Amino acid sequence: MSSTTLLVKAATEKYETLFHRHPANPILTGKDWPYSMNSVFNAGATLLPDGSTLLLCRVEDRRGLSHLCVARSVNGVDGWQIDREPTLLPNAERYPEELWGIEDPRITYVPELKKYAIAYTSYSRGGPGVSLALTEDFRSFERIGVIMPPDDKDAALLPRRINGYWALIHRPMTPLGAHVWISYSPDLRHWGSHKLMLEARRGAWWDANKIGMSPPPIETSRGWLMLYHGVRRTPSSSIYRLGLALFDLQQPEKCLVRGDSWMFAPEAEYERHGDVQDVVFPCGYTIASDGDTINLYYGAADSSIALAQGSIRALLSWLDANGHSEHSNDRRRS
Ligand code: BMA
Repeated sequence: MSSTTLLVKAATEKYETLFHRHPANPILTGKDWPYSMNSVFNAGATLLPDGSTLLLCRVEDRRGLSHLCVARSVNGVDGWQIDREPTLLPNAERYPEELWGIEDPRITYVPELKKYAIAYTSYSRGGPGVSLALTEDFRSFERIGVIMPPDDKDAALLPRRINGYWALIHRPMTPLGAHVWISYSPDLRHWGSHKLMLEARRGAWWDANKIGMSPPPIETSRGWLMLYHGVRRTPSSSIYRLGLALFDLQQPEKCLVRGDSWMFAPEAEYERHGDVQDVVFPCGYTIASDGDTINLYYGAADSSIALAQGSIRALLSWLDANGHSEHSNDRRRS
């Protein structure tokens, strides 16, 4: 297909709905919390061995500082059992990088360690950085500390080593823009071999200048499927929307296909209005027993947690129909 045909197609096509909002949305709000706070949003997610869903929620207190709190549910929709007290509080005495709180956790189960790895934002005078903690039960945590210095966030560990090395996806800020990078480590503590993974586009694009990985990538037979957010700055505010890209399984910095348009954006009232308007911000998902249905948990307007459901197969077909290779040397469209 010529690039002109592709452009016309992208501009005129009727858009497919890839994620369906759950009718119970928002599924968790501050009103559900057993202690006082300001808001709850941006939760990491995982399935526990008994099949129940665990959300590690970002809770912002009335000072403006965030901590993490666990909510568990048998069906992943309602009946949430929320820890009576904060589950993981910032510990600024031992970890000064957590002075202004801990935010936006992404959970990865790591079979080799038989532990969950939580990559989260630790916020302090130096700015936001990436910290890592390990846990077996979400009750006690082993902090590894800052693994990417500020200004860096939107990180997740891949569930297994790539060519012998652990791999971390993250988003450093640079004066030229905020792009997604991947770094490698032999021991989860020392990181190097940094590689640019996905670049923010430029100009008028929905994902110009600032992007970041949203939940940890989804491992599929065709590659690592990444849902990423693009931040569109407008004269009045910013809009956080979601797009898709697929990366090589053995060489994850290699982007195979990238979607042209966004595929999920703030529409519902609870996404458009809140502490920060026009934000959908997923930090986690679970996959249903059919191996295809994805339950996407996302922060809505920095004020609540919502759920949308989609199909991995449908996401991949959408990418085939709406994406292009980053290696086609056709840079005219970005
Ligand atoms: C991003 C992150 C998220 C937040 C979003 C919208 O930079 O800090 O925690 O949900 O902004 O405010």
